Amino acid sequence: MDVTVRSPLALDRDAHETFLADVIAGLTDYPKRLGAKYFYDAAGSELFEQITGLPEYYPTRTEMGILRRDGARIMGELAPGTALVEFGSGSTAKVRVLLDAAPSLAAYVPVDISAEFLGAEATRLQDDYPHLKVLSVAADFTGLFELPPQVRGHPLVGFFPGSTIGNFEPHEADAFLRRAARILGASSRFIVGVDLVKDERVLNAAYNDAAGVTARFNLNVLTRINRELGADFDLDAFAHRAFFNSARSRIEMHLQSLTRQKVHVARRIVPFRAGETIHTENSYKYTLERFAAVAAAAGWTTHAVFTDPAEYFSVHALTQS
Ligand code: AVJ
Repeated sequence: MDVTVRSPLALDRDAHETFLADVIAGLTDYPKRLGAKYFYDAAGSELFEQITGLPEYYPTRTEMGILRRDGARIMGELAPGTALVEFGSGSTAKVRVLLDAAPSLAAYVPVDISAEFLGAEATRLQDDYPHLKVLSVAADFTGLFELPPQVRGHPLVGFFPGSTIGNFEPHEADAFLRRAARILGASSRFIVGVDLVKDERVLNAAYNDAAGVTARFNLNVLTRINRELGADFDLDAFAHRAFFNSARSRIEMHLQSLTRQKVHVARRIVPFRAGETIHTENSYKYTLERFAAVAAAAGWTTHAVFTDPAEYFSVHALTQS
């Protein structure tokens, strides 16, 4: 197994500086905001794993069902030497379903910012698929990155599951899809998981689970800021809020200050009014037509779309032509 990395220490230092700058910028903006990518420290990733198993949280289970049922059709015909490039990995559960459905795949290229993922999960996957070339890339998949030289010029299939694309603003989704087209190259394909608009009660329940795991996931970003940036957020003084904003077709998550209070963050004072919120996440929900239009504007043709019978979730097979 090969790993392409810059000096891990330089990467850590840059990541810390960027986190600090983003948090200060977000908490001094109005309305206050934090980037959803900061949920995923070790504790946050573990909480997200728990979310994926909650009865109310349908996306993971539904997407897995689609991949299991239609995996072979989603992957389609594979030319010899085809490599699967996954944008942001987290867990290998989904890609394993595709690898099983397409045993002729030559290489798997997980692109992830987390060295932890690239170490542990990718090694285990390599052990389970000894004939597959696993070529990990440590990079932020939302930016431009280089593919490993071993797969350049090979037929490429991109994979971006989980409706992570829902975290992007419409202009960011457009930019991401364009960049992916450039990275994957002409005549590549792209498999994208996209959560769909549905009954608001189903959407609201998925982000307000009875067990309170999503609330802990949301609040955990404050714990992370306390620990990594030397802040003193009182977790009991903030509450989880999540609701579907139908005008913008997105679930919004916020952390609401329950009192008027001052918080210290990296030697700065951040004041909160009682009831003021920090906007922590958007999770956009698409219709099938809307997503096809977004993909088309970015240079992708919809070759096929796979959904579950209730049309809760969709997997789009896109091609570049
Ligand atoms: C990982 C972005 C797909 O939006 O459903 C789950 C994150 N946030 N519960 C989503 C999330 C709250 C999740 N994505």
